[in-house]
Amino acid sequence: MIAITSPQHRSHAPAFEIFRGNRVACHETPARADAIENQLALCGHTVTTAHVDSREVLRQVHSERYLRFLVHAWRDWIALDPANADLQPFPAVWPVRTLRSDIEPQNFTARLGLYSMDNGCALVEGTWAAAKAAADAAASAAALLRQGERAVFCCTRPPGHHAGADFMGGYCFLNNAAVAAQALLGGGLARVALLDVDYHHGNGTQSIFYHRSDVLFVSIHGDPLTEYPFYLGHSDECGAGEGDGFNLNLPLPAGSSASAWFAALETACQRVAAHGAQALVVSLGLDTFAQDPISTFLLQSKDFTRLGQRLAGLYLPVIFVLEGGYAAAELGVNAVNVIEGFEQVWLQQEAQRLAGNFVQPTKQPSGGAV
Ligand code: Q9C
Ligand code: ZN
Repeated sequence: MIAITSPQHRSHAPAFEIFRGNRVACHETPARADAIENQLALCGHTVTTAHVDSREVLRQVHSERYLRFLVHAWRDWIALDPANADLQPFPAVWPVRTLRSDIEPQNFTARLGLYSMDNGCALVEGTWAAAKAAADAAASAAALLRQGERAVFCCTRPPGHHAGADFMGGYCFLNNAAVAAQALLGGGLARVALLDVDYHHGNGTQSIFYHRSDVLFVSIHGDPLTEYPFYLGHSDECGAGEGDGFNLNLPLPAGSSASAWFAALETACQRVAAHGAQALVVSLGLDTFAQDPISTFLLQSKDFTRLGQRLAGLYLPVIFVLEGGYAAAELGVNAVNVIEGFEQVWLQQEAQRLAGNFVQPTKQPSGGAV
């Protein structure tokens, strides 16, 4: 499986984040992607860089004003005071209920609050460059699938699934998985499934596709009653309008076991297969790992192999997009386990297909004259 890296990711390396009023070391670090890249190389996987500019797809996924803000955020922060170059901006005010978000204020901190869901997105000079490079990798992965590649892994950061059309949050600025899905549609596909297996609900991705039926969104995550992002991810969120029935949330209680998690994965895979998707995007968070410092599920390293195996069973072209996962030392092994589990089953399927006894498990959409 080809892996796409974005060396530019290292330019996003904030010094700290805020936790309960204190400055703490960032969980979302360059070391995460480096650990995976090292393990990919060690295991002989092909590693390449992005070759597609995501600019046009980004305009389909994110609002014009949010992109404009992000591109100029650091320049505007420095313009307030040159001494700000050594400081990280954080929002201090948010347009909650009854306040207006349709008019963009001129004040920098007010704009930062307008475009933030939390104070979890430390922003530095190189943030835009890193985020854009990750989005470019996602768009490049879609181009590779279009050229016949069976699966691509985007070893990218910062992650994306908490970022909505108009806001950042949870270490995420641009929604890389949404870019991948949208780029696949732009490349001629009619139906895509997006499966989010990060520990945290992919609120940004859900909101981007909530009113649409061309992208099915399915997510397995910690119950938002107790887990971040708290305000989205409940099981009664099924999509709206055209998108009614194309959103499936499978929240699990904090502390859930691997067996409970794989039962939810089975439900998720059956829904993906029923969608008649022509390709699958996986928001691959590895923070379901038992040793993850900010999460509570109990998956072990070998369970990531099993995840890859089950996903290959869908027999769909797949783009894996890295999301969370903060046990940096084990991240390489866990990511490569997903990839190798996937490849193992996919090779078995190829052998069966050549022998003429392979049955496509994905339900074909009804009424399609293909
Ligand atoms: N004490 C992703 O996994 N809250 N984002 C952290 C830590 C924010 C996670 C609190 C968690 C965001 C992509
Ligand atoms: Zn997460």
